[in-house]
Amino acid sequence: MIKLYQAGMSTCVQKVRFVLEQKGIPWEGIAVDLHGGENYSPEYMKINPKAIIPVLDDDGDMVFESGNICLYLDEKYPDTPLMPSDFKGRADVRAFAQLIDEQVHTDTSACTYAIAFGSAIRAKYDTPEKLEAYLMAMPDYGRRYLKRQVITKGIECAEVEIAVRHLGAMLERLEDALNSADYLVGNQLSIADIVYLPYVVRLTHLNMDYMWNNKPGVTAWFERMKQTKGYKQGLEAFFVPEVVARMGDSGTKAESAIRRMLSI
Ligand SMILES: N[C@@H](CCC(=O)N[C@@H](CS)C(=O)NCC(=O)O)C(=O)O
Repeated sequence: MIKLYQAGMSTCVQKVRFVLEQKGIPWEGIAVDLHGGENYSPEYMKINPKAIIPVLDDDGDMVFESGNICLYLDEKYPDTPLMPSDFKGRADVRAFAQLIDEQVHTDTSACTYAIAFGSAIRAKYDTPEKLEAYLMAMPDYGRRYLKRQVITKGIECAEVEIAVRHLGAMLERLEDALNSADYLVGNQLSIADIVYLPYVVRLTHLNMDYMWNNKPGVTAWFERMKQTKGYKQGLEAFFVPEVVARMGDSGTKAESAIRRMLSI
């Protein structure tokens, strides 16, 4: 059976679980405790030297990178297809997905840590030495730099303003595609919709949905996506009420600063 190295509310894992549940593929989860740093353990880094989740283990075939895992699952398990049947449609899905890896994931992570999780991490690693050891475990210099900025400076750092503006631009792109169609590509549910959904969900959890109040296409699409089996069983079923509440409270406190960054 397929095994998924995962954590409940990780955005990247949510994409993969959406695909598994939407297609009805049996799977079992292997929990990786990100907050406890289990992803930096030598055992986990043998599985994925990048120290990140998700990883899919399909009968010993290890598949990496969430968007790529979604495409792999769609090719290997073709029932309930989640890719358009034409070349151009498939190219458009891949182009949408590429922007996630180029920007959207990093921007969302910067906002999440700056707004909601940074203070808990500072409390857990409560001396400069402990915090430094936590950060130095991250193998990628860029991720480590960004985490250091957002954890130590919170929403005051320039990286957060850049991230918030990027996410504003992401919502503009989604609205452009959705104000005349139900789904992002070819007017059918595809991996393009699935890979964006977790980031819109995260903004909702951070009480940042004021960012798309004036975007009827995004609003209707989000409601449509929430009716899917993939969302209900792959995302919603794994929401942790205390974590959602913490994100919401911190997001409300940050609202006026974020609105200033966006001039709204
Ligand atoms: N490009 C990767 C990004 C994966 C990623 O950043 N995963 C996060 C969870 S959403 C993670 O494992 N973070 C652990 C850490 O940075 O310590 C993908 O799409 O799979």
